[in-house]
Amino acid sequence: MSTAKSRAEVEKFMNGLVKRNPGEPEFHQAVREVVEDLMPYVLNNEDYLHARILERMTEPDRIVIFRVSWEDDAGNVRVNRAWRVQFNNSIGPYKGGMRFHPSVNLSILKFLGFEQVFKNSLTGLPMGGGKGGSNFNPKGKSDREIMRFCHSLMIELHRHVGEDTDVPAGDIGVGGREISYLFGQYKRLANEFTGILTGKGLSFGGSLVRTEATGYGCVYFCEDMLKNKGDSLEGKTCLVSGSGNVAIYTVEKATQMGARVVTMSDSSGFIYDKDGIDHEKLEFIKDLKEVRRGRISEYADRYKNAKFFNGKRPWSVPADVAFPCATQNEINHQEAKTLLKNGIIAVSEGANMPTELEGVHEFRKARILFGPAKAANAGGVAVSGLEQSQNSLRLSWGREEVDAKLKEIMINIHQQCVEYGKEGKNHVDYVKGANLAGFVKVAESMLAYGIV
Ligand code: NDP
Ligand code: 2IT
Repeated sequence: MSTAKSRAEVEKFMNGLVKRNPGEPEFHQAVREVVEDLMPYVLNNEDYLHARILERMTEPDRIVIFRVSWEDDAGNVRVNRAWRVQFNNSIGPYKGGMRFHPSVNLSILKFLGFEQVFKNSLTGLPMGGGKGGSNFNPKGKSDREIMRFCHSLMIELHRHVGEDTDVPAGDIGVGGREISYLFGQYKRLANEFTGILTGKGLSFGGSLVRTEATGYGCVYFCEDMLKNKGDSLEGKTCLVSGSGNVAIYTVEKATQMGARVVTMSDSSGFIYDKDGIDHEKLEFIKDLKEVRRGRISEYADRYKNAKFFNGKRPWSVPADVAFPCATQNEINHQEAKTLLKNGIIAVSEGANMPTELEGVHEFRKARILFGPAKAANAGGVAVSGLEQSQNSLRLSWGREEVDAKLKEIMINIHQQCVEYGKEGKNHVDYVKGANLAGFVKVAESMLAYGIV
């Protein structure tokens, strides 16, 4: 199939998708990135074409939208909106996180749910794709306010989830505290103790290494890409953005593997520490972010060698490897070019869709090691899958055992990317590899089910 024909078909497909889903730029972006890779493949496959597989895979199975009313500490009634996007359950129950952030809207949750379908398929575990969340802003709320909000949200959500139906987990703004409140309320409403959420506390069905899994997995994936080129993270200078769950455990693992991480950030700016964020400094950040819920600028007050850059992102700092671990579209086109100009050799995406599409095109054109989110950050949901397995078995595996399984899953994802994304002797296009490998299993299952 000629590239011109394929490009024309992509535009035709995208025109239809945009028309059917107006005002959803993040969803359009996520679909376009995937369809650009899949179109030549689908055009060569009569069965896929005839079955309108792309149209079906870009339409969620269902979306639940509901009101969450709750009372704040001052006695005011507050109203938020929440969603659960159940995107595709062809290869297993819906699985994916819940995000609490004021920016949350349907477009963002549909992009996340769509990506999750491919990511979960890549893990090799029986998980479909879903995502949910609310425009609730957890910043500045008391524990009791968070509790009341989570309890109220679950009063509706409990009708739509279940261990064989849909199993949510954490994402931005949803960590151990929120999962505990959500699980506690589910247990009361359903009068049963089942693994309907992952990321639970260790005393009530959680898995060891789930907290660390996304960050650790993202570093393992980067190491796998470097190893494939005869290189390693040892001695590399790294940029990390974000200072939440994914960022913290990315820094921890990269440092353990001999890299020097010089930046972290939050939505107010980034810190640059040329000496590297070592174990002791990271403990300070864990306490700052996980316990005190403070701002990253406090790092520069505590460590005088470090500098805080107000309102800036870290991508202008020269480095070998970048781990974007905050949020979507946090590396724009210009920043991607700056990273390349400064000699970046690898980018491993901890966040979901952190690079704008034009930036992705730059990285692919430059043929650097570019690990897209659906492959590089799949370690989190993979260990969620392992938590589900442990819950079903009514057993808990040890730390080494779970970590070894995580490593194995990341190696396997890397292998699938190589298989589907190999170009010539020495290059792997990991974006193409992840998109194709993730797609095939879901598409084949959908074909087998008939017209569903
Ligand atoms: P957290 O809530 O723990 O941390 C989020 C971090 O990103 C914070 O430092 C936050 O800064 C920053 N951030 C969030 N939104 C914005 C924004 N709009 N602009 C700038 N900075 C922002 O979330 P996670 O670490 O769990 O998630 C980070 C990314 O990783 C997300 O893209 C998520 O989808 C993805 N991910 C998470 C997984 C998980 O298991 N948790 C699994 C796979 C992917 P501030 O505090 O100032 O808001
Ligand atoms: O984006 C993601 O993969 C997550 N937020 C984790 C999902 C999960 O179910 O663990």
